[in-house]
Amino acid sequence: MGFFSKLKKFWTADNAPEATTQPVAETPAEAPAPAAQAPAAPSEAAPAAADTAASPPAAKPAAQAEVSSSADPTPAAAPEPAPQALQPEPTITHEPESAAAPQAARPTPLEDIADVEPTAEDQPAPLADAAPVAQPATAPKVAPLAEAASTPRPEPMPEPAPEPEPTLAPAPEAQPVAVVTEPVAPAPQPAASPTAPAAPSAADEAPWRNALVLALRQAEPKLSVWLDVLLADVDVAGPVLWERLRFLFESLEAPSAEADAFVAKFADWVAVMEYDEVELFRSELQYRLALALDLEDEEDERNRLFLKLSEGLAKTKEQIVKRIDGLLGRHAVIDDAFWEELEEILIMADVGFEPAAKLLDALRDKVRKRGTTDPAVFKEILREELAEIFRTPKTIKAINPPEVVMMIGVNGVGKTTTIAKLAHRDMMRGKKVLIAAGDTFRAAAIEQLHIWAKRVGADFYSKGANADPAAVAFEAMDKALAEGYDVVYLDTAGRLHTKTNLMEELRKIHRVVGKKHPGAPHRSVLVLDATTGQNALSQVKLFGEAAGVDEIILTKLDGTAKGGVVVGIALSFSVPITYVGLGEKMEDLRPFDGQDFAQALLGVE
Ligand SMILES: Nc1nc2c(ncn2[C@@H]2O[C@H](COP(=O)(O)OP(=O)(O)OP(=O)(O)O)[C@@H](O)[C@H]2O)c(=O)[nH]1
Ligand SMILES: [Mg+2]
Repeated sequence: MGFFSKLKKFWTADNAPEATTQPVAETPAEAPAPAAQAPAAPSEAAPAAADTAASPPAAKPAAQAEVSSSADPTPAAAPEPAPQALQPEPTITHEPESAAAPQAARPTPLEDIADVEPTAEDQPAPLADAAPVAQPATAPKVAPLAEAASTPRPEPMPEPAPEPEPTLAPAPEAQPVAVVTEPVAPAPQPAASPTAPAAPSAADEAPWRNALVLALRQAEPKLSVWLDVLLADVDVAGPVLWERLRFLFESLEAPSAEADAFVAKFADWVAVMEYDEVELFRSELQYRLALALDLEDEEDERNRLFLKLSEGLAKTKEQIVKRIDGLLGRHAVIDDAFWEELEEILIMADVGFEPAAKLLDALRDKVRKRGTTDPAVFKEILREELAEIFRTPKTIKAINPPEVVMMIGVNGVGKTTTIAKLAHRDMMRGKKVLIAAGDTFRAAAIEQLHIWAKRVGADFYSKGANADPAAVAFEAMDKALAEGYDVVYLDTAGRLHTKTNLMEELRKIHRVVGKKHPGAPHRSVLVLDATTGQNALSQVKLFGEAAGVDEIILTKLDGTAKGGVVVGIALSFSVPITYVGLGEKMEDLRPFDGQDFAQALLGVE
């Protein structure tokens, strides 16, 4: 069920949970995890990634539905409360020579091949030919330009007044709910005590639910706000929280099995992470709920992503926007000197020489068409142009499960952790996921992947260190086909000087997997480290020629000033950027949206 239909139902008094008559489900805190993967949220409006693997091979309209739903950016309301302090998700650092070391100190991955491969100055040829035809169904959700231009999203600002915080009025004892037949404007509440509803007990469970129904109805219909209400008087993980979460699922008409599965998995995770206080896991909880309830593409989560993106891009932004602002301040008209200076700025921001020239041509054209030489309009033109550059056409892709995703890239870029993050997303949507350890060069790499698989709850396949990666892939496919997996992730080695040639090894895995399962690997995903700047362009070319690249995931955009390379990649290759890594936590891998990116980068109102 789509978000808004859920919402409508929720907002209709007729559909209010019959609080006074419903018994509270039992909520053992240590409820055993329910059988494997109960289907999560209904898939009709689920993001494409979720759709593809589970869908029948026939062309399906789901992707279309998604297009229209994602192209519906309601004017953004106040940005969500600043993301909670990042909880310290343990980072597995088994790799002595990997990028676990501080990024700045890490040698640029492709240095080794700099001799044989084009350097940044070389102009990488477009990958059009090499790129497989099928587009990943996870293509970035790009809202139509015209629409977005008329509904600009505001810059993240200092948080406005928080939502009606716990208006959990002390539950009137006996008969409150039936009275409320429509959502009323939040009536001035008597000063509500945030601790009003006590933990549910046999005696007062009905008032507890009633008060919550009222409060949720009166709250703004956004996940973050609902969560505020739900967590108003809950400080720690435990039965009260689990009960509240089940209640939210129930209120949104999600099947109770989904709620149970969600709660059991989340309770496990909280226990493993040894988190106790809500503030330590609140952000992760919201992320998981957004995925499980199909809310990720809605305004609330988009705001969250936008904020995160803006924060992550802060350094790149400083590099580009400050200089562009300076440029605009210095020039009264857009003339030759203006364009020259702009070119310098773009090159300094790691856009790349040729991409910068292309961008300038397009911008000159646009400025000419507008018939203006006024620098005041320039930033908006630039944002429009960038958003266009990032636009990827939607395609419908039918995949016969399992969907096979092969992660490639040089060492240390984030392949293994990105697999974990993607698997986490899939698991939250109820997919059955297998992760195969194709990086057999080091035992530590296998162990690292194994730990991640366990942590996200995915299954794991390995043949140990030094096994032939192609044999691992082959056998993992056997397992996946026999046991009905939805998605298979193949990790690969990033070493450029292994015993065998890396590129030959990748080609072999390709062949072997394709023989087992026609069309596989369905997505050959190149992971790039944004901190390497221009080097990333050479990597796209190299891997594209050698193994084929269907999509790009750009990691470590957080904290780098070299984010301009995204523009260079989009301008140079016809390969979509599908996700960006904005940090080390699971929730920090986010779908890439060109419109948002352009706006976050330039900060145009
Ligand atoms: N800040 C930040 N760190 C990231 C991001 N993605 C990955 N990392 C970190 O980058 C380091 C390397 O990640 P891995 O996943 O081990 O990289 P890999 O490509 O598998 O490396 P090899 O197996 O050595 O080829 C880890 O410390 C990750 O936590 C990101 O988006 N932001
Ligand atoms: Mg790895």
